[in-house]
Amino acid sequence: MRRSSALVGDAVANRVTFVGPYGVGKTTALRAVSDIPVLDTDVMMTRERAGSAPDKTHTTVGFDYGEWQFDDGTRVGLFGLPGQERFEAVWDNLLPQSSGVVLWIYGDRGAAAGVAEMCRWVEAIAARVPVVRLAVAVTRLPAGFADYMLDPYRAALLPWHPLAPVLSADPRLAADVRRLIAVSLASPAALLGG
Ligand SMILES: Nc1nc2c(ncn2[C@@H]2O[C@H](COP(=O)(O)OP(=O)(O)OP(=O)(O)O)[C@@H](O)[C@H]2O)c(=O)[nH]1
Ligand SMILES: [Mg+2]
Repeated sequence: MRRSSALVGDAVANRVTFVGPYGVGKTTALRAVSDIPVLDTDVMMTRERAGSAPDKTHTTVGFDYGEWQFDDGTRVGLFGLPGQERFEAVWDNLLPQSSGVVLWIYGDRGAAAGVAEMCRWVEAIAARVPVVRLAVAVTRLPAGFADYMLDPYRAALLPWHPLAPVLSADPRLAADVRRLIAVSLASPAALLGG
């Protein structure tokens, strides 16, 4: 029997991994920018399973893969991880291979809850890839929000990674997603919590 070798990510110079809680928009972000057909492992959920995201019909059970290209021709492989903890074996495998990580966080659950959730995720990232280029994307901020509303996230991130940018972003908007990919790769690599 002939076996085909895996081609995912082979031709790309950089790998950016999207991580964050269930339903925050990792698959949505990847689909917004990928210039190749997205490989996804989303499966249908029952309404009861949708939980905190009642309109969501699918969830990622493996990982998503897409690609995007900078103007200078540099290609970036994009990996979307599952948000549910029961699939954390996928985090174990893919996080260590990341050139950059974008952490997507809900911004509509109050700053204290958002910050606590961000810290839990940074801890999960640090356990798998201690030295990392990182950017945090806060979603679903109220219309007319002011940048200072992100200061609690920045302050909490400081002891973990002194130079990781924290930006507001909508994963449905390609321009926002491209910006996050670019800043994650441009941020200095730091020892998380070091
Ligand atoms: N209203 C609103 N909806 C959003 C926003 N960002 C994302 N969504 C929606 O939230 C849902 C996110 O779903 P997914 O992209 O599957 O989320 P995910 O993070 O990949 O989820 P898992 O893989 O299951 O962890 C989609 O229906 C998006 O359209 C936002 O800023 N505002
Ligand atoms: Mg997903």
